[in-house]
Amino acid sequence: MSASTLSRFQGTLLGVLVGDCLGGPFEGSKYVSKAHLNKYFAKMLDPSVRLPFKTYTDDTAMTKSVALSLIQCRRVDPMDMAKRFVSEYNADPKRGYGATVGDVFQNLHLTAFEDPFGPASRQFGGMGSYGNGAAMRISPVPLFTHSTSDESDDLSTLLAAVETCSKVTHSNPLGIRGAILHAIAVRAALRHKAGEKMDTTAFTNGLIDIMAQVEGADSGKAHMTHSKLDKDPETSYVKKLEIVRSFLALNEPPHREEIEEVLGTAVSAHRSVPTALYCFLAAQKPIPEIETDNVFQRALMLSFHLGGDTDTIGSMAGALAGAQFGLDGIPSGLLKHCEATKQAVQWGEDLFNLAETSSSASSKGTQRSS
Ligand code: R7I
Ligand code: MG
Ligand code: MG
Repeated sequence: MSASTLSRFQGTLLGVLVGDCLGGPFEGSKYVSKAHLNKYFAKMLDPSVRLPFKTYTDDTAMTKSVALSLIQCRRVDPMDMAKRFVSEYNADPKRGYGATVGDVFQNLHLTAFEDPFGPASRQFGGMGSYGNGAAMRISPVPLFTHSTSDESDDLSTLLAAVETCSKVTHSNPLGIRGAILHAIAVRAALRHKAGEKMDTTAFTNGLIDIMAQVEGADSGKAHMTHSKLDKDPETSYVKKLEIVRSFLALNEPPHREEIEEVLGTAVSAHRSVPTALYCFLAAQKPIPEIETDNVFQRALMLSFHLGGDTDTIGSMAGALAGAQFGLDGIPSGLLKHCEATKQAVQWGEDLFNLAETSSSASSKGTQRSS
């Protein structure tokens, strides 16, 4: 695999971190004005200005656990991931975790990790959480399964790996499918031809095709209470993606209130993952009153402008732009304000080395384990 692929692996995880660190201070805001964001980013990019250092939140803490688990186990090991989530949480519980995921960590510990999926499956009266916590941490997985040699195998391996990783904390189909949508979007961004203008409609159509299969297959096997999810516009990712596509077709982006109302800015996966994707795709071209030529920065600024779950939506949009453009696409002036940038780049490099070894093994007929 090429040096530019290495940079795109690193850019993906640096994108998670930078979106999370810079978006953290705005989490829970009703919205953030574009004028304020223009000033905020101009200040950060001014080398003479010193600003408070921005720490990462649970989004990066859990991404780190997923990345290190994949790097060290060389497979998707839900038990190892569960143990890492719990020890990371215990080491620093004040990273802004979701309101109920702490119960999963506590119960994993109390049951001595007997079943890594058990505590998550008992959340919310047995329905499982539909928070965006599975999606926000998933981007190391499409890097891990990335293959230059076999496209179709790569996708089915990825879907299975995402489901396993998600179910450690989120067993609700909406939580899992949100993670699938973000993972396949990272995969597609990583595969987008470097230097080529993105056809955002075609990009969205590619994701719709996959999500239609995922929702169709799930409704055949799912519990009765879950089988209606893909029919309801609020809970069908296909329907949300169709809205993303229609927003992108407008000459100017819709007003933030419409984006918030229709796509959402909440902590639930179905009201944040499509929004992050929209921010990334809308940022491919200039956005009125957002003052930057850089797509990565524009994606973050639009995410923060919408308010709500800004660290998570910014982090997911950042991962997508980082996957498309690599390290060079992330303004270096932003990095000095964020914690752990060197580590994030290293996780990307380690996952690249692993994917490269697996790609050459699979081209010799050896299967990647997942
Ligand atoms: O999904 P999760 O890890 O939270 C991630 C979010 C990100 O924004 C982070 O930045 C951090 O701020 O939190 O944590 P969960 O506790 O599993 O889910 C988050 C919230 O979603 C829950 O606390 C609930 O408020 C809501 N939620 C549900 N509400 C009703 N019914 C999740 N599932 C349900 C449900 O089934
Ligand atoms: Mg967070
Ligand atoms: Mg958040």
